[in-house]
Amino acid sequence: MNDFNIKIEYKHVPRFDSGSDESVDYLESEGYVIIKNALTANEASKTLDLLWDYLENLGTGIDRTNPLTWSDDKWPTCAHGGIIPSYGIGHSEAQWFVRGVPNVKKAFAKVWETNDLLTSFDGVSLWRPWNIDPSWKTQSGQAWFHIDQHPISKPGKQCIQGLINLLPTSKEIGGNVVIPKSHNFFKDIPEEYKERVERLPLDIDHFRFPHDDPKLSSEPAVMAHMEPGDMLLWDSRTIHCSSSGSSLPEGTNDLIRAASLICMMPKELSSKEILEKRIHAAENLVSTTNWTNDFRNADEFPIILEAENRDQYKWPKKPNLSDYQKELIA
Ligand SMILES: O=C(O)CCC(=O)C(=O)O
Ligand SMILES: [Fe+2]
Repeated sequence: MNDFNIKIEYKHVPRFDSGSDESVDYLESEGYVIIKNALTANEASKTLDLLWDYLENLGTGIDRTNPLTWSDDKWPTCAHGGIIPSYGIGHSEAQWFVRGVPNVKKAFAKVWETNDLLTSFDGVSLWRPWNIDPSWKTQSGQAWFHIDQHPISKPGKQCIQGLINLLPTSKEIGGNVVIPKSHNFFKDIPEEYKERVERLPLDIDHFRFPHDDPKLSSEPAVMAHMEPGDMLLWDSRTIHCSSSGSSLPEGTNDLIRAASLICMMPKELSSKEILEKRIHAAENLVSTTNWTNDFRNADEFPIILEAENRDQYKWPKKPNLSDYQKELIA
């Protein structure tokens, strides 16, 4: 794993209890942190079952027991890194199940020092076994190191993103990659990349770095080992990506990575207008991005609008939400 001189190390890093002082200290200093067993192993396995229910109920012929049915003509449209952002995924039973687990909210509540939080309505990253079809292999990390926060329109600490890992990770499979401490570079980006930043529309919270940027090799990039149920939190200013691994064991015929994207932010950051849009989104199963105080409709992402077969997908039915889950909407 060493293109463009960017070193990625698969590594066991400290894992912290949800809601612990140590977890937020680590996040502040490293720009990321692993929350140990945000979901129990059983909850992680239930989430994965619910994700398969979502996929099979799209009505395109996906069968969880037969990888030959996981072809692109049946699989939902993916964004970078195998992320499924649309077709009701943000309101699938799977995603709402995860949001309803108190230990998940507890981690964000400690970060923001409030329980009054709203959840994102975002999707999942699912990686199909690319030994069956090489075109399923996701990009190598070097191709898309990025931050998810506009360097000018969103200064300072704004968002902590999350990802709940549902399957065992390994160097061979690959996974999320972060550059430790790289959130500290964020403030210098407008000056350093004047032209690039000026070209970036103020409402686009995605900034990519050129491959030869020395920040990408400032510290060895970390691909952290995660147990099923562990949650990775990272500051949107931290340089990150996901990267496919080296090789898969012969005969691999199941999903190799499943990660539920989840983000919670203080409710007080959202305007009345945003809250109304969020209520409407939950009613109509509209998926969004990680931001809870900004509204970007994931069903209107260019890759979705351009997908020729987008009308073939049957959307999930509206989930029955508990009061605890409803409070996370608005
Ligand atoms: O799949 C991953 O690990 C990273 C995805 C990502 O960049 C994001 O959700 O912002
Ligand atoms: Fe990202």
